[in-house]
Amino acid sequence: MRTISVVLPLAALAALVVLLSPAPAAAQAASAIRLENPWARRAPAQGGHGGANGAVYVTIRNDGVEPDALVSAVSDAAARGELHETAKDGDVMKMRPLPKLDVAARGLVEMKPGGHHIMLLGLKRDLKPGDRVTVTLTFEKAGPMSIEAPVR
Ligand SMILES: [Cu+2]
Repeated sequence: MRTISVVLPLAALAALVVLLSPAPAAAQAASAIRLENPWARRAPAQGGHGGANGAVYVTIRNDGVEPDALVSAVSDAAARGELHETAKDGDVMKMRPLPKLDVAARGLVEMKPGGHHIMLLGLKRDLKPGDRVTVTLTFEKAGPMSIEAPVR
C-alpha cells in the first residue's frame, strides 16, 4: 500500500501538467497576429453623396497554428466601424458588412480597395493625406490590437 501512496501523487502531478500545458499554447496564439501596412483612404467628413465614411486597409498575418478571426474594429475618427467585403452583384460592386473576418492558421488576409476593408461610419473629421488614424481591431483569440494608419 505504501507504493500506491507514492504513485498516486505522481499520477496526479502528471495529470496537472497535461491540464496546464494548453495555457502556454494559448498565450502563444495570442501573439500570433501581425498587422502590416495599415493605411486609410483620404475622405472628407462631409461627403458629397451623403457619405461621411472612410475606409481603412491592413494586412493581417497569422503566424500561429490556431485560426483566429477579426470580430470588430473601431476608430477615434469615426462614430463606428464595420468589417466589409466587396462583392460583384451582376455588374455592380457592392459592399456588405461581415459579422467577422476569419484568419486561417498560418494564413494571410490582405485588405485592399475592391476587397475586404474596415469601414469607418460617421467620420468625425476629414481624413487628409499626412494624417494618421488610430484603429483598434479586436480578434477572437488575440484580443484588441491597435494600428496607426497613415492617410493616403
Ligand atoms: Cu465598406
